[in-house]
Amino acid sequence: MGLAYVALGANLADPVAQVLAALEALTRLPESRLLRTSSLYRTAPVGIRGQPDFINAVAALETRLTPQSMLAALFAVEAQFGRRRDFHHAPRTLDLDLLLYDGQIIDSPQLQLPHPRLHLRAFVLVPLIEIAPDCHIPGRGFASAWLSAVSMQQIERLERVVP
Ligand code: PH2
Ligand code: MG
Ligand code: MG
Repeated sequence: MGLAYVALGANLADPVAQVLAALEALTRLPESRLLRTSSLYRTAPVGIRGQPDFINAVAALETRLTPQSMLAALFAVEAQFGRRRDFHHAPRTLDLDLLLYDGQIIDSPQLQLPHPRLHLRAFVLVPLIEIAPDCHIPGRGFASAWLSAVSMQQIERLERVVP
């Protein structure tokens, strides 16, 4: 069994509903069990301009899927949610990113683990640390050590959204 962390993000078409529905969809991933889900967070776009705010969250799953199969399963869920890949960083109904899989380090064109920018993004670090306070990022140290580096990024926890 592997332990995987997945980031969820949406900034189109009722993003709160999209992320809640996506968390529900993660309960149905093959050979996997959803262990924990973070709160939802409203976050300002990072690295892109002129787009609506995002809703972001992070989920922890126990899985028998390999990292590559997990990635394929996540792409399938994105497709179910009508994700179109019009251009890099296009606004999205749903983005699912595999952040971490056990302590694995993978650097292939299809999949990089740990996610190469996870430690630079409050919208990933904050929900990740909420559900995994002692989380360690291979090659980067404790996730919590990176929080001060992203303290300028705007992020607000939404109250009472996740049942
Ligand atoms: N995703 C990106 C780029 N920028 N900014 C926020 N706040 N949330 C995201 O999910 C996000 C982003 C690329 O996937
Ligand atoms: Mg992404
Ligand atoms: Mg993605």
